[in-house]
Amino acid sequence: MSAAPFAPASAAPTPAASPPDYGSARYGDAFSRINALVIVGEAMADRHFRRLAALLPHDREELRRLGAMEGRHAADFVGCGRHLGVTPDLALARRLLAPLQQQFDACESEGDVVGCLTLQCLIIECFAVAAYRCYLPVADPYAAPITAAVLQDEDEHLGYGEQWLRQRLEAVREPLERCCRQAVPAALSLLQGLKADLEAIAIAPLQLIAEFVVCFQEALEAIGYTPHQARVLVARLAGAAVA
Ligand code: PL3
Ligand code: FE2
Ligand code: FE2
Repeated sequence: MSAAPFAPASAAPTPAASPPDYGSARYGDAFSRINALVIVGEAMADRHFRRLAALLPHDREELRRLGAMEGRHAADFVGCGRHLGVTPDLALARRLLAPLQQQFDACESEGDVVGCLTLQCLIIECFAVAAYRCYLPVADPYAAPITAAVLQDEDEHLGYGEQWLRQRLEAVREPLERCCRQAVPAALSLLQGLKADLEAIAIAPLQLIAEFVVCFQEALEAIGYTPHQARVLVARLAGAAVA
């Protein structure tokens, strides 16, 4: 046999050796859509935490504080787009995020607090953590420290949800998994149309999905799923989304 089995896969993605050209038209065009998604996603998270504050009066002050952090994230990412001279495509981002927002609203109107919490604090926060982890090493020098600070905040948001759900594990399993079956494929399919834009800003779409899977599995384990249960659930959800 030849040495083929030991040869590296021909098109294996390697981390960007040199940073992307932040001033290029291609970068700016892609960033106008990615930046908008992040701005609208952060504003949506702000709104969700304020709704959660109304649903959970015991934690009202804490949830309002988390919502205010999201408002600041949105403003900070507006600054990142402005710094590059990019106009975010907010209309597109609102369209792309509408399914997640509608699902939150439906849970809220049905009094499904577990669904609201799972959607915002588990799924959307894991999605944010995965996205910012991938973006951080390839961000421009203005956006990098902002992204690093936001990432720490998102960990706190995820932690709030994990703790709330862990304290009620047996009661939340069913509504949590029902919420995930709808929201995880919706979140991942959002990336489908953005593959070329992610690549243009030096993020590998598959790496982003892999980060999400790792983050989500860890979150499930943090709320009391066994590693096996977490793996099975995530494989089913992510498998359905990428198939
Ligand atoms: C929760 O605090 C905020 C939720 C924001 C969701 C953003 C999802 C963005 C997905 C694709 C963007 C990857 C690159 C990030 C660049 C800043
Ligand atoms: Fe945020
Ligand atoms: Fe957050």
